[in-house]
Amino acid sequence: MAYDLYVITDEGIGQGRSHAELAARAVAGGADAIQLRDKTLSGRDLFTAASTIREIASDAGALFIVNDRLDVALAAGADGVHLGESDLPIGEARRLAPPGFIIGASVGSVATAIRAAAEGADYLALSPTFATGSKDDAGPGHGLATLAEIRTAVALPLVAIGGITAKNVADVIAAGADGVAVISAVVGQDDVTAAARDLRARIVAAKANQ
Ligand code: TZP
Ligand code: MG
Repeated sequence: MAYDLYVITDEGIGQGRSHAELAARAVAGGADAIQLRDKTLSGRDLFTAASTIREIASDAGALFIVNDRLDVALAAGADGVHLGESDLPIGEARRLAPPGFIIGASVGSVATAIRAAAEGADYLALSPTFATGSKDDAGPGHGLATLAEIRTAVALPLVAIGGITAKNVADVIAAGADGVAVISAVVGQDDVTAAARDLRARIVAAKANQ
């Protein structure tokens, strides 16, 4: 599974564009994975958005992940769910999900990364890798040294999330990330498609240099 450029939709900083519009523009720029993230929508509205994005992502050959809500992810036929440390435990989600369903986990240390892997996560996100203004409770960044330590300790796909930009993405890949999950660097930009294309090209170039 490719997580090189993993774009998280956020209508709050999406310049008036809907989750579906943001997803469509991001996959047009080559996003490998889309995450629907909205902590304000009702379950019904989240399901409606998820159902639309599922089509957009599958037409583009991109993965589609729903944040927090396993029920919505399953009902909408998403590829997976992304769980944080205060969400449903990974093992419980694994028990409810069908074979092949992706469970991503936010982690903040080597210890939590090892635990999430043991519980059955399919990929890990170091959250936040750098400080970010896009998540109120994200806290300080864990940094590239922690990213590199997790890379060594756990064999799962590892994405960096939080504060990733065109300027630092090459360093993040060099430190061992398989990909980057971003909000503002793509969905906050005037031209979402161009921003996705540029960021993805930088990721591909950084990987080619390894
Ligand atoms: N989880 C950890 S940091 C973050 C989330 C959803 C926000 C990432 O946004 P940005 O704008 O790419 O820093
Ligand atoms: Mg969560």
